Amino acid sequence: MVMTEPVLLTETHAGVRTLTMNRPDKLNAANDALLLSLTEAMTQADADVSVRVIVLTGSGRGFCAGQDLGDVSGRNMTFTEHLNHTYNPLIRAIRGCGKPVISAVNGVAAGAGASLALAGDVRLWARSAALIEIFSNIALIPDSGSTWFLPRLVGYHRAFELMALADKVRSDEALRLGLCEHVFPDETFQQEVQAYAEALAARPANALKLTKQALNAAMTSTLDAALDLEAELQQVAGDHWEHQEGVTAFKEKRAPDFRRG
Ligand code: LHQ
Repeated sequence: MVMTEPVLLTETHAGVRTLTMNRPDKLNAANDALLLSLTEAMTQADADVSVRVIVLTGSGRGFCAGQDLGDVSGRNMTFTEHLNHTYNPLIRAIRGCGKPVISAVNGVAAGAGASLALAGDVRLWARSAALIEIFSNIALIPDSGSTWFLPRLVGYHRAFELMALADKVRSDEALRLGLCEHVFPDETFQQEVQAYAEALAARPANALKLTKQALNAAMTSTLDAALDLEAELQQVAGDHWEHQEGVTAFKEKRAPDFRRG
C-alpha cells in the first residue's frame, strides 16, 4: 500500500498551533488540497480555546512557491472562480482570525506564497528566506492579497517595481523594507519561532483579538471611524477579566497571568 504524506501537518504545543505546509519536493507549491485544508485548519484553530497563537510555516527548504503550476485540479474553474474558491477564503481566514497568526517564513515565498508570507500579523523570517512577487514571470497579476499588502508596506512605487521585475527580496532587505519583523539564523529558526509564539501566547488574548479587529478596520477607515471603533472596543476590553488582572497585577507588583480564565 502506498502511504501518502499529508499536505498539511498540524501540531500544538503550549498554546501554539503550528500549521506546516508539507509538499517539500515542490517548495510547498499550493494545490487545492493544501489550500482547502489550510483554510479549514485556520478556522478550527480560531475556534479551539486551547489555541492562543497560530504559526504558518513550510517544511523543507521552501515556505511556499505559490500555485502548483503542475496541478490541474483548479483548471476546470476560471481564474476568478479558483481564487474565490481557494486563496481568497484562506487570506480572509488569516486576517479575520481572532488570534495572532505568525507567518514563519523558513525559505522562499513566491507568488501566492509571498502573499501568505505578508498576510500574518507577525512575520518572522529565516536568514535564507526570500520573497518574490513572481507572478509577472508567468504574465499574471499579483493575487491573494499582494496588491493590498505590499503597497501598504513599501509604498506604491516600490511595490510596482517588485511586481513588475519579480526581483528576489532577501531577508536583510526584507527587514529594511518592513516585510518582516525579525530575521533568525536558519539553524535555530524553529526554536526562535516557538519561543516568540509562546511569548505572544502569554499576552492577553481578548485584548489582542480586539487590537487585531481595530487595526484591520483602521487599514481602510478614516481617523474619525478609527476613534469611534476604539471607543467601542475599549469598552469590551475594559469589561473583560483580563483588564482586571492586568491592573491588579500592576498594583501587586507581580507579572499578570493572562492564561487563566
Ligand atoms: C514547483 C513550483 C510551483 C510546481 C517550484 N509549482 N512545482 C496562479 C494561478 C492560478 C490561480 C491562482 O493564483 C496563482 C498565483 C500564483 O501563485 S502564480 C505563481 C506561481 N509560482 C511560480 O511561478 C513559482 C515557480 N517557481 C520558481 O520560479 C522557482 O521554483 C523558485 C524561484 C520559487 C525557487 O527556485 P529554486 O530555489 O531554484 O528551486 P527550483 O526551481 O529548483 O524548485 C524546486 C522544485 O520545486 C522543482 O522541482 P524538481 O522536480 O525539478 O526538483 C520545481 O519544479 C518545484 N517547484 N515551484 N509553483
